[in-house]
Amino acid sequence: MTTTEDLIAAAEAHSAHNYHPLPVVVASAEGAWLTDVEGRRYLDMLAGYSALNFGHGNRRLIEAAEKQLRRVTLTSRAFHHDRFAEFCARLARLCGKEMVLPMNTGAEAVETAVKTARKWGYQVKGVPDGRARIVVAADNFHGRTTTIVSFSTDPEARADYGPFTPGFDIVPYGDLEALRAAVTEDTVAVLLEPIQGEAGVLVPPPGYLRGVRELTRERGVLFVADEIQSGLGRTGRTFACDHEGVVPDVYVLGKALGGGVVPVSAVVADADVLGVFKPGEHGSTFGGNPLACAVALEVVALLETGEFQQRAAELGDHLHGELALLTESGRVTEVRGRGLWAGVDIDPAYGSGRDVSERLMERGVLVKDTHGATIRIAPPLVISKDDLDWGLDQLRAVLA
Ligand code: IF1
Repeated sequence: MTTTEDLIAAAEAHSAHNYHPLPVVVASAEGAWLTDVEGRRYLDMLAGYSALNFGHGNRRLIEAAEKQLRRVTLTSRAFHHDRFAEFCARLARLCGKEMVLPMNTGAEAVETAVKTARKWGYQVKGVPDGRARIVVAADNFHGRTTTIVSFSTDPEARADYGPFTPGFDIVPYGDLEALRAAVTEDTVAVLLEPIQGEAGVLVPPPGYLRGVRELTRERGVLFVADEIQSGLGRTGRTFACDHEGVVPDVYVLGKALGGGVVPVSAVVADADVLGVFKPGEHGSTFGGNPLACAVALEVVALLETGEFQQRAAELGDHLHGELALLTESGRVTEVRGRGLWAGVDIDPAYGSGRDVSERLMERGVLVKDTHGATIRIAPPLVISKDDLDWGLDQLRAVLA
């Protein structure tokens, strides 16, 4: 038995099988490259589902973490600490908003956004107590808590998890008329991914996000954008909403906000929304902790220059140009996405997404399949053009 096989067998013996990982055991990583326990190297084209936008072992993020590790890592929010105000102020400024409510995982931030919208609905909009409704899109992915899967349309995400949380209306993604029809006087928010990630990197029709913005403004409903995966440079702009010049009422952020070093998430909005919270009405042990703030502050500093957004835009154009040519091979039936983010549909006659992922792994490239026929490509934004081209060469070879 090789080390890899030993470690996989041990992991399977002692952990719940809620994932089906590729048979690779990572031991170290740097930039866009991973090294496994046997010294084999892989190009990371998944980047922790877009949590590693700035690459593995990003020097500035690691140094920010190392310095804070030696100062103070956790105080709880029972006291202030000296990284908190600057983190909140600079993240709010990056978003063009006034306030931040820091949490840890994406799902916690989505749950916080749901609670924010409901509380705002009762206290500001005047919806009768207990009647608040939130409109979401079919094929959404916003996390895995029982309330969040209550409004999922994915049977795998919901099976055997009932009873479910009420108060959510589901409309087809990209369909403005359906959305208009679903909004009632009890609707407090529309919650959407500006690009649907798990659904297969679905970019909405041009004008859709602007239409959502206009409709929500007109009907006095909060537009809540889940930019946990699409945000922070991934699509070639700071936020995916930026591509349509749309500013939501609420940004929900996570993943890359923690730089791939620590879990950091946040809800970002103006005071007329986040001002609804009073002390003791929401919180979390680790939300806004000093280590998280130190790393996330450095992430915000990296994004303030615009260089990562520019990089993702330029390399993304190249990526999509090359992927579009693959549809001529007949093995790829459709390519979707924006910036350094793509969903590639494989003709099932040729193989499943998992088959292609495994063949890519054998050639030293790691991607993730989703929903059977799609592979998702989302490398760290620091990937070099040469490495991106090498990764594309391996994809072409696997599909040849
Ligand atoms: C898994 C992918 C899934 C997200 C959006 C909130 C969350 C996520 C738009 C919750 C998390 C992760 C979760 C991970 C796989 C990955 C994922 F699309 F990114 F690939 F599942 F859809 N909003 N996405 O994408 O954030 O609580 O995980 O920090 O659960 O398998 P989290």
